Amino acid sequence: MKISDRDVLLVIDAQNDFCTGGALAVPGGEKVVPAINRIAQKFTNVVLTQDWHPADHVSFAPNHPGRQPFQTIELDYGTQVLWPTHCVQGTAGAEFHRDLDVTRASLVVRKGFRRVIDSYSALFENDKKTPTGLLGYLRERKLTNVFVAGLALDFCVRFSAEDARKAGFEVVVIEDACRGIDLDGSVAATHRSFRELGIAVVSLEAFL
Ligand code: VGL
Ligand code: ZN
Repeated sequence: MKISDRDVLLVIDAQNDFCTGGALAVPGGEKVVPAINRIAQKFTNVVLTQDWHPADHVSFAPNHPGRQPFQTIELDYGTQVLWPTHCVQGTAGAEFHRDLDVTRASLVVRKGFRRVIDSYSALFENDKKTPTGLLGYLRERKLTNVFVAGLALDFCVRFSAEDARKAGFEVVVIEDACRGIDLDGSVAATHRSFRELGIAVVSLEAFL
């Protein structure tokens, strides 16, 4: 695949808490890091996202007495999964994996920093209307093709890819540079959604 100046690699949440030993470990999460590093060399435009929650965040199960991680609750904006406390602002768990090559990244988008709204997507928070600012950045930089990799496939990668596609971008998910959590069939649901929306799924090989 030939990468152009209109292409951007969007690296989702390649952070310690989503890797083995982290607070919300995605199985094999750290395996995305060498894959992302290899692909990133091919791109002139790289954007990173960083899950970045206050300790009293609404998505944390311990902030809801009597509730357990991976249960759901109803909030003003709809159903929200309760997660173990993760990616707390300024902690080691919120840092990027130490091997992630961030040298080419021109922008880091932090998300989920408002106490009362979670944000899976890199473009809009979970209320589906609060913007992160990334959409404006992509448009102003005239980046039209969004390649997505990172964690977790069935949450933040999925929501980011879907929002980018709905906003009119060409979207390609690099499957083996992602890993999923898989709650109640969420990985299968992600693949169905990608197919319906016209989000392409490719393997790492296409870039090497
Ligand atoms: C994520 C759950 C909670 C993700 C972030 O990066 O996919 N999932 N916060
Ligand atoms: Zn989070």
